[in-house]
Amino acid sequence: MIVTKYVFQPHGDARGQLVALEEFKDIPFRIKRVYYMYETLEGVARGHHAHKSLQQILVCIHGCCKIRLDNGKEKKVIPLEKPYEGLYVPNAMWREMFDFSPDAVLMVLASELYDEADYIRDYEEFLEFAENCGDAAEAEGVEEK
Ligand code: T46
Repeated sequence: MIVTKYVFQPHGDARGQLVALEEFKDIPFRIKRVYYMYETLEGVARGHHAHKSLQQILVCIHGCCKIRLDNGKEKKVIPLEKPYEGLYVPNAMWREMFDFSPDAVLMVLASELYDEADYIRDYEEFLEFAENCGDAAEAEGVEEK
């Protein structure tokens, strides 16, 4: 499985840092929704689902957390520790977010509006969906963009 991590360009100056994200330029899709989670309690894991068509970029803009991605064939854990790094999560990918630091703010840029019908919450159903998706990459590694 290839994992795509975006390294965004910080516009630093004497005052500090600023990161700007534009759809189709820094982000490979139209951004239709932004949400974020914070004050996640210690030991809590979130997610445990996949999406039929939603694409997302996850940015831990404060603190740190870990993301487990699972394409139905293999799993990978990606730490998110920098506010200028974004993890691309395509459709047909089971995800879990865990190991949140108490100060973590995980921001998500999403390609679609909220739609419960796009969620796959049953793991067996996900495996069947991923198998029939036919786009599981065989290549390995973390790709930085
Ligand atoms: C995902 C991971 C990374 C809304 O009303 N609108 C929204 O846009 C979202 C995302 C959630 N909600 C409501 C639905 C639930 O009542 O907020 C509550 C918590 O959502 P959920 O349990 O789905 O949160 P997570 O952290 O398990 O998953 C979320 C996203 O739902 C999911 O798409 O990929 O973050």
